[in-house]
Amino acid sequence: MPFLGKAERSVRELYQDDPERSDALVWGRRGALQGAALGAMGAALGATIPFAARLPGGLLPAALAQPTSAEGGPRMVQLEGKAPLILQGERPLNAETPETLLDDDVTPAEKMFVRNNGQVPDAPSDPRTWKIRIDGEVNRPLELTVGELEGGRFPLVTRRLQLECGGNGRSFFSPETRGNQWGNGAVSCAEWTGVRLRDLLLAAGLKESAKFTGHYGADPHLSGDQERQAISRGMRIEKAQDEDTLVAIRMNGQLIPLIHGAPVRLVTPGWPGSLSQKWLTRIWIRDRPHDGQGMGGTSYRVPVRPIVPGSRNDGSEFRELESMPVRSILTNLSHGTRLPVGTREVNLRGHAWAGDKTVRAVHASIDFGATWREMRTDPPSNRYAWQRWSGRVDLPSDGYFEVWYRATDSDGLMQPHIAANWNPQGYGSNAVSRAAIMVG
Ligand SMILES: Nc1nc2c(c(=O)[nH]1)N[C@H]1C(S)=C(S)[C@@H](COP(=O)(O)O)O[C@H]1N2
Ligand SMILES: [Mo]
Repeated sequence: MPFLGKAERSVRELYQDDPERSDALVWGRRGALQGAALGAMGAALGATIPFAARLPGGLLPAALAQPTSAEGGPRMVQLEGKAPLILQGERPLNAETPETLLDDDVTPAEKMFVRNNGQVPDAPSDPRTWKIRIDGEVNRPLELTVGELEGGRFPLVTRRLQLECGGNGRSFFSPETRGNQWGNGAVSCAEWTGVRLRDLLLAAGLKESAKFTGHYGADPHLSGDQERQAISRGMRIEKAQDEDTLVAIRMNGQLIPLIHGAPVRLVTPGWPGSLSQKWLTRIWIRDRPHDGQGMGGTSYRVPVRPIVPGSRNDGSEFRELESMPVRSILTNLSHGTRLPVGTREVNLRGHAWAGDKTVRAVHASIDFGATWREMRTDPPSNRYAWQRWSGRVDLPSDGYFEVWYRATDSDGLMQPHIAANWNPQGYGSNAVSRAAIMVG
């Protein structure tokens, strides 16, 4: 049962309308939670805040700062063959998976987020005759049908691969950035079957000059203009030669659903999802970085030296977003959950991943980050699969708590407390997540 009501909403509205004044009201001039304000906030939340003394100065409790789905937060959408997803936009069609639906080790089709830049093409009448082409800086341009891809000339491999939108977590940037306001749910880890792109590149014979790829799909541009691509991105040839970069023809043992790129798509795990071209028709091997739709400027690029949040920038000094940053999700407990009076321990469970790297540890805190408990983190079932984490936290009393969860990657990099390295299109936001819970 959700615990947020009218009183909290008014605090939130106040905060949104006039953050400075409400900060002064709630926090006092020194940014510390004042005695009376603490009481008022406790009353607004309908509970005491046992760890109030550990709440960092200036931080608004998550129950007030982040809407929960139960109280008119995100709009949901029911797409054919899908679980209820969070609607991000209708044209193009974009939908996010609620974090608690991402509990499966292998994400089923109905729980996969949907990200389109253009229109969804019509279903192919005969998928087996669909052709892909590999050309450009190769010795023997290749044209292959889906039937030929299945035919045994190239080994078929099956892998669990995380596919995450480059803008996942964008909604946590402040000030707000352009694009779908994803929470943590623009990610999936399905089981993909296909041929290795590297095997196709070997068959085509890369020339010395082959340095980059450019990808094309069959989805029409939103405008309907046939000359324009909905999206056409590309990457360094090294990633194309990675043994886990697949030209996939099956997902979770079935034909790929239309909305996820039937009959054939690229899966480029650990890098921005936009490199996993759906409805694949062509891979152009190039001697220079690709210049298609979604390349250059501030598209899928992040600052090398931090820029002023909210400032304008042409991105000419940015770098490509390649390996995605470390992130964790909590899948068995949603933000805004009420637990029975007297609950003194809570089991937690979720997944974590870190682009090309692995996750070394996941920690959870219930006292606003003052103390952390290490959770158990399982190894990935194969390279590029997300990792299961699980554990327990103990609660000292009834009241308002926040579960903070944070992963650390194999190089020791942790999720930052606040979304870092702000950029105009909002890539790479992987701040520590907070789920408010109320006991009693
Ligand atoms: N042809 C084509 N491929 C595409 C896209 C698209 O709009 N058109 N969107 C990309 C983006 S931005 C992401 S995050 C993933 C999303 O994959 P999904 O919709 O299967 O979850 O597909 C990528 N491949
Ligand atoms: Mo994306």
